[in-house]
Amino acid sequence: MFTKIRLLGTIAVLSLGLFSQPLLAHAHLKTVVPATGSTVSPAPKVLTLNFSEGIELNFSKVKVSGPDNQLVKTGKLVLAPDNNQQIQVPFETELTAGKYHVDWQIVSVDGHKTKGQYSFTVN
Ligand SMILES: [Cu+2]
Repeated sequence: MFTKIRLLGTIAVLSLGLFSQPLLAHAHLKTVVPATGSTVSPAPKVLTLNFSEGIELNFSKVKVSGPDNQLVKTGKLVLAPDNNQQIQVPFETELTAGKYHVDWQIVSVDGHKTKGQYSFTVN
């Protein structure tokens, strides 16, 4: 009886360790350019997203929609040459004035998915 309880306790501690570790390694969005909620002028030609972990580009996507709720044409996602935690999203069209909504969904190098959204305004 006694050993059974001790064993359960050990298993509980072990699994806690297993489950809490991957959470720490998830890629969180740290900073973006243009900044979240900011108003910018002139219109940006590229979006920059900085994450807390390295990003696996193949499984990541960033969608941008404009003031009319239409998707904005973006080029291929690129990693900054010297920093795999930074994604750049080039725009293929000139952004007009209005509010833009960014939906990102990424996979970090450890294989975990995270997603989120933010917006900025072009003046
Ligand atoms: Cu992770």
